[in-house]
Amino acid sequence: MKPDLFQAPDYYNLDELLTEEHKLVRDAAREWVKRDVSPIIEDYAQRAEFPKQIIKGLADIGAFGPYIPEEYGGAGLDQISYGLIMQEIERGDSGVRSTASVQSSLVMYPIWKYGNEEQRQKYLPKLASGEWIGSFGLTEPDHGSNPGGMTTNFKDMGDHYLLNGAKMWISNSPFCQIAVVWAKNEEGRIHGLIVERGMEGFSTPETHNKWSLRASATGELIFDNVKVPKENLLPNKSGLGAPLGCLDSARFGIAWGAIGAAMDCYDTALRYSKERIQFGKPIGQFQLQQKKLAEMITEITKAQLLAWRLGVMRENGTATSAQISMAKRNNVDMALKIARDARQMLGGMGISGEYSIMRHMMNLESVVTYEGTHDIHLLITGFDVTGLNAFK
Ligand code: TGC
Ligand code: FAD
Repeated sequence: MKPDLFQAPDYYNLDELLTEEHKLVRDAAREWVKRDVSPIIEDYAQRAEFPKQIIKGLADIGAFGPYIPEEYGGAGLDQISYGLIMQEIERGDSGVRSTASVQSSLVMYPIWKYGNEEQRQKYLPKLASGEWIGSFGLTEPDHGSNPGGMTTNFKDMGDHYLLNGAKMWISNSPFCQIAVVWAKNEEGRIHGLIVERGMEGFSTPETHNKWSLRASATGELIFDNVKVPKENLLPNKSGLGAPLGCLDSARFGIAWGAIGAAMDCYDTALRYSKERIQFGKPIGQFQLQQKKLAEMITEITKAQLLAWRLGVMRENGTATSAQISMAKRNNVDMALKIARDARQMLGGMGISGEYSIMRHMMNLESVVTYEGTHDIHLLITGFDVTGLNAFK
């Protein structure tokens, strides 16, 4: 792969909206990605393998629990810092950002928010340091966009719960030490349970043959009469709103992360357009190529403003779930379109692993699907503005 020459676009001087701490956190993540991710990631993606050696680096830049309080091992940062870390990581690869998103927003967040003090003390420091990796089991083979229909269930056996069912498309599952699993009790109410590797009847087969997120490990979570200790139930929130609350946090991070992937594609195409000569001129001198680049930087700038404003609202506690949906949908769509245009700008070289663009493009096909598909987020916005619910 070519050396990482990335220069971040900042067309509207958005750095002026950031604090010194934001810039320090962002720059540390940016340097780490250049040093430890860019040189190896193409090779791991081609081999369809997650580079486990980067787990410690992710922990060191604060990517595991950026906003979780320091008393639990988190970085104690604000929401914009969290967003900036996700942006920088996804600039390297969406699959690496997936690992960080799941760990922070889908495993640490529910334990912090819905768990008791004993659970926080037991799990959060190990997750923050990367000693343990977690996964989040909501999606099932027959229930993806409609998780409320889930059939994974648990029964109260007196001194423990008995868990049965299966989850699929689960990031980090093949090597997770723990899984936060959403299942229905005998009354049909959804609860979160912490399932640990080694519990009898719990297995995590890997999903192969993916053309997307190849540097991220995806798999199933299978529960065959798993005895889960009663102290592993998350006591402080139940119902579908509990997992959906975790998704709010993860979708917020993705809204920022997608900007990173888009910036990398734009920056690569811009550089290439000045170097590649056809018909005796750099291709960047042709109007058709300038149109692509001008539209890319316009869309990136709009997405940056959306993410920043959402970060402010998220930090002061006023961001609604529907506002988060809008940013996730818009920014991922923006990144995917930029990846497709940037790939065309590189001609034949665009399909080569010498450049990051094709990998970003394929990764973004997962990002536009997970954490709520493009269609589902559109319907959430539609519901919010009309008051009419398309899901019922
Ligand atoms: P609905 O009746 O609307 O809501 C049920 C309850 O949930 C509440 N609620 C929310 N709470 C917090 N945050 C949100 N975003 C919420 N949205 C809804 C709601 O108020 C209600 O509460 P209550 O107290 O009244 O019971 O539910 P519904 O069944 O009609 O479904 C709504 C819909 C379609 C929007 C929802 O199911 C949905 O978002 N579906 C998409 C599923 C999804 O996003 N799955 C993601 C799986 S995890 C993943 O993809 C990880 S990838 C990670 C990586 O690798 O980076
Ligand atoms: P479906 O729900 O079957 O949707 C199929 C199509 O129908 C989509 O285009 C959808 O938009 C459309 N559709 C569905 N309902 C409607 C409707 N009401 N109106 C209009 N159109 C509709 N899940 C987890 O729980 N944990 C994870 O860690 C995780 N990681 C993932 C990693 C990867 C690489 C991938 C690909 C997925 C991951 N997922 C995870 C699952 C992901 O959240 C689901 O794939 C996603 O929610 C969509 O569900 P589905 O694939 O079953 O598609």
